[in-house]
Amino acid sequence: MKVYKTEEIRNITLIGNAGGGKTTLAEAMLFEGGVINRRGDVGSKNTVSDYHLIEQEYGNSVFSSLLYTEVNGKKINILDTPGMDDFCGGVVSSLQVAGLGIMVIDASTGIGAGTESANRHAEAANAKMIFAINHLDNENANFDQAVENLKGKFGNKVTIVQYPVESGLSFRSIIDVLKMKMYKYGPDGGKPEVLDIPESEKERADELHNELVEMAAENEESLMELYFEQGSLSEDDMRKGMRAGMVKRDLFPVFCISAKKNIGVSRLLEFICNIAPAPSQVPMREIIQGKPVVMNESSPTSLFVFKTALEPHVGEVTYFKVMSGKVTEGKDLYNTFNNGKERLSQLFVTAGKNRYSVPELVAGDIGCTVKLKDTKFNQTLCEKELDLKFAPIKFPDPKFRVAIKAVSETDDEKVGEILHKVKEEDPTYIVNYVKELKQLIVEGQGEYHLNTLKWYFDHTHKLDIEFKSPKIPYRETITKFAQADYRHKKQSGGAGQFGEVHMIIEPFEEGSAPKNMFIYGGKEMKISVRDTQETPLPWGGKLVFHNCIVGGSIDARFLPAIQKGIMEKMEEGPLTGSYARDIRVYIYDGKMHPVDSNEISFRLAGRNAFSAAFKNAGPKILEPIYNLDVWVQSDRMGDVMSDLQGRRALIMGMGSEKGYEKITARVPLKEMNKYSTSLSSLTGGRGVFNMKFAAYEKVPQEVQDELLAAYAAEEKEE
Ligand SMILES: Nc1nc2c(ncn2[C@@H]2O[C@H](COP(=O)(O)OP(=O)(O)OP(=O)(O)O)[C@@H](O)[C@H]2O)c(=O)[nH]1
Ligand SMILES: [Mg+2]
Repeated sequence: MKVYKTEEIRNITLIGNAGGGKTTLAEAMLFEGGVINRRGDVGSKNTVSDYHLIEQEYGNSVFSSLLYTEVNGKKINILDTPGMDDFCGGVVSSLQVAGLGIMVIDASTGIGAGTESANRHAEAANAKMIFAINHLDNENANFDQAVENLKGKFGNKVTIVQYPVESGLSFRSIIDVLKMKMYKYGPDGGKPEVLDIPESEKERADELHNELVEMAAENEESLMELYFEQGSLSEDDMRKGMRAGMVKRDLFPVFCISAKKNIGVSRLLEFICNIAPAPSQVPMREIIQGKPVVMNESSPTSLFVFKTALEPHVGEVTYFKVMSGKVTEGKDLYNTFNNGKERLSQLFVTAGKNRYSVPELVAGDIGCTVKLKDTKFNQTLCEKELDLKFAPIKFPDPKFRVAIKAVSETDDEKVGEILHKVKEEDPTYIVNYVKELKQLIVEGQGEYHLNTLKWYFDHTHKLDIEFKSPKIPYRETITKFAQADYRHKKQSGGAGQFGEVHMIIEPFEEGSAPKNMFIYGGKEMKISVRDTQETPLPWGGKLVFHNCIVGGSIDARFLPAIQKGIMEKMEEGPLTGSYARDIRVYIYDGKMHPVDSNEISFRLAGRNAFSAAFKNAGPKILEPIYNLDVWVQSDRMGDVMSDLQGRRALIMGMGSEKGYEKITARVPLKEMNKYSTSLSSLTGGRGVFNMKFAAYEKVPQEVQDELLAAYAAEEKEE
């Protein structure tokens, strides 16, 4: 394979609805470039892109795969991504390194939820976009309907470059209104005959040609002038205008294909070669450390690692884009995240499962290497003097969480190790052991995404795991003041223990002042605060501890022990064992023994007095409340709202945004289990949401009763 120069490289990402035909299109693209000599088929499980066992079993792409093809002296790197949004990690990372998205649309089903989510990712990446209307050979194909739907969504940015003369089983010919030619394909697709536009299509072709010229001219003043002068534009000028429009995301050209029959694919590739910017013509990735670099061969070398994968028989494969300079086999580079030296002893280009060794890759190219010591996705490798870090890829927030555990306890450690590896391949899995809940929590992009995790454990690791509902991190607090005394005394055998503590506790509110008098049992009780310690708690809220001892009834040296005892109890609240917060404690009296008093005694006395007082202080369970934003199509608004009401949501507002209705609400986390699945089924996969922690709030009485009963049952079981 020849070494391609920066100007000869094009980078594209295939995106869109599941089943739209991306993997099939990739296959045809490689075939057209002579990279493979027979086209595989998703159904026969023999495509170069869907080569993982799980993909073959699912019949869907799960990972992004890197492929390439060679057309007209150019190398096109192709990232084929999964259409199911549960696997959007591969879409997000691919669009960051190959910022021209080819949005593949099934003309028989039209635009779907997957089209919308792919567009959201493309928009976030500021990626340019071409629409490839696929499945035109399908008997239900409806090109006009698909274009109309696209226009409904994207307005007049949608610009027809091609339309089919006939669609359905007889689909063979495409009118190209940029070239003003008809492309006629044989039954096996491939290379078309290029013909004059037949008389019967002239009028429509002329009309669309004029629209295209106008759209192209609109993007540059000089072209606009030319257009007014000449009434038309040359093909070159049209390309120039279209490129400018595409870069601004103001123009999305529409192409016609049948990936399955390899119709229209060679022309689409030709267009990509001619119009897509070379990697050096797009803005450089943001740099978070070091001096700017230029995407050309002569600069010092830097690489951005966008993906790591574990491949059978090979081990870890590191995928990168050359950001500057060039990388040759055997080159030593530095990982600026861990200062480690890495030797890139072998370089490859890949066509999915097939890797081909190459001696060199230049700026703008995408390839991979193997056997690096310690380099992960989102890291930068570069010449030492550059000391450069490219901005990491930001992946979408998780939408679904479960607690995971091995069926057999002895496998727990193994589960952790496997999860660690899985999340290195798919950074949209987030794994955390939450000490408070005593649960290993895995978060992901949806229920299907997490079930896929189960698939790995079953098939790849032969290890039984089970999913549980994640526990809710409740908090406990009090609602009124209470008093308690406790005497800890142990005087049998050996050294004795003695400590007595009298305390009052009350709710603490930020900004409130301590009291100097309490009335209880019909009596006034005066308090004078001598010393105060305000401790912010690691789990939120505060413990405010007042030393109000008069007359030395307890030595000052024992007060830290009392506070420690209280803290211990706050770590396992008396109601449900959850953390307690926002409490003010006054230690106002107690007793010591000249010999037997020690720290342990006061710790236990403090702890038990606190526990007794807490129970009488109107204890309440607090639950985490989240701010929720939901975007849905307007005809599903009613269903989504009533579902939210069933989740104790407080609706805060409604409005329209980007063609969707937006609902903002406050919801208790407890009610949001599996929300992404419910929303998806209520909205046909189109609804989107995000959630952020807002505050802890007291639970309603009936929920508190329910939680107390559940805790009591759990305690009994243990
Ligand atoms: N008739 C017809 N079938 C097609 C065409 N393109 C793809 N298919 C079929 O549609 C199904 C889905 O195609 P894929 O290539 O796997 O679609 P994909 O976009 O990669 O799907 P995901 O990986 O799930 O996102 C397969 O059975 C293909 O054979 C086409 O142009 N015409
Ligand atoms: Mg696919």
